[in-house]
Amino acid sequence: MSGVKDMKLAGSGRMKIEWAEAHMPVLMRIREGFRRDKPLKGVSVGFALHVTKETAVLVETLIAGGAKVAITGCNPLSTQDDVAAALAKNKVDVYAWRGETNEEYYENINRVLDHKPNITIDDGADLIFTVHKERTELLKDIRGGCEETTTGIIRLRAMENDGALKYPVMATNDADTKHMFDNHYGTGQSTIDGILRATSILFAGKVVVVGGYGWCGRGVAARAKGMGSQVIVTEVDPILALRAAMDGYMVMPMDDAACMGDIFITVTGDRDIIGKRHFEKMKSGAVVCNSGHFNIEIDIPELEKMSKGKKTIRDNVERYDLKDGRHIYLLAEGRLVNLAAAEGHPSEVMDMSFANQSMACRYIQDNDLEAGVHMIPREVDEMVARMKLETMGVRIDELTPEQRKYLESWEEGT
Ligand code: NRN
Repeated sequence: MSGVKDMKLAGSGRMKIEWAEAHMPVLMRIREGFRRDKPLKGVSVGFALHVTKETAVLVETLIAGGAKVAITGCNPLSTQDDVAAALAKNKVDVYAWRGETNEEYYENINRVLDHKPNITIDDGADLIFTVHKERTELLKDIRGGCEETTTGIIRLRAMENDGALKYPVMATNDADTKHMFDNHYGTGQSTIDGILRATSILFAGKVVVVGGYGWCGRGVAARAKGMGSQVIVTEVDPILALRAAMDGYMVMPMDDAACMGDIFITVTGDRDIIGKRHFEKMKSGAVVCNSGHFNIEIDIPELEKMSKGKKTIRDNVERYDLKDGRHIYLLAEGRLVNLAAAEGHPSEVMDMSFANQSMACRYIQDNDLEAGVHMIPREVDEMVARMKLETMGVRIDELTPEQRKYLESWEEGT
């Protein structure tokens, strides 16, 4: 028995899923192979991923491969209710709705686990973490897991280092055809998309402060620059900061950027990037949002304490009225704005991310892996890239035998 907001939304959700299918040619080709080979026959897969139109294409690809799927979201605000209804109508066990309380969120994680998954697919590691913390009786049935995002990989590597990780997990995020594209081009575009859908403000001429210059931050900075903003980057990593400076951005501590920014975007994966002393310096009317996985990057309790009140003035826009008369706009309750206020990354990049996810599930089925974090095999990464190039009509050169020999030799010098 699924738990979704409104089954009447299924028709609209199905149209969104079909739109995503039309823009995910690599995954749809993998789906043909899965339908033929049934590599996941009889396998129970438990998902905690953002329930979006693209995730639905992944779900229905694994089902074509013979899997039985139960799914919940990985953020209380990112579920697309019409997509959830469409999946439920297609006999998927769905436990997700936009606006879940934290309690409902973890109840839904456990409802997925009640299906006794053999493979877990996470975005942020809440599902696998719950198995290890509260549902250890399920470990005997779990063959492996997959992790979609940087934040989840960090958590899993920490678990592995502590010897706490009890089953093999594929680091899908670390595949080149995932993070070099999804994290960079996907987060870049979808973050701007989320801010525009929430506020429809002009970027050109504004000062945009981007906290974090990893794969995601680089994409966000580039897209904000493309919109005509003056971009300031803040970082703690001297090498990434150097790269931002040489990419032409102003680089400075958040303490200095706080009084300059019109729009603030945190995308670091760490906590407390924007806090009290920054709010104290901000212009009245500054827009603050987060595109990192968890909503800990902006110190919202501190903002609450500094305010005499707050008011939702647009969908996903809360105006905080500060005691000193200024006001600050917070988007999507500080949760990842690209999925909470828009539809997440475009289908074309999720095509590659989820091609990796589906191949990772097949790899788990075909290999007896040790407990720990495992990389996506290079040949899978390159296969995804070649398939994507083909769908884009792009042809590339091939190494001649002499070139390959040269690259593998050391004898030849000047
Ligand atoms: N449209 C989407 N569907 C989407 N956009 C971004 N993500 C999505 N998942 C499903 C995830 C990316 O892969 C959010 C994760 O944090 C990131 O790794």
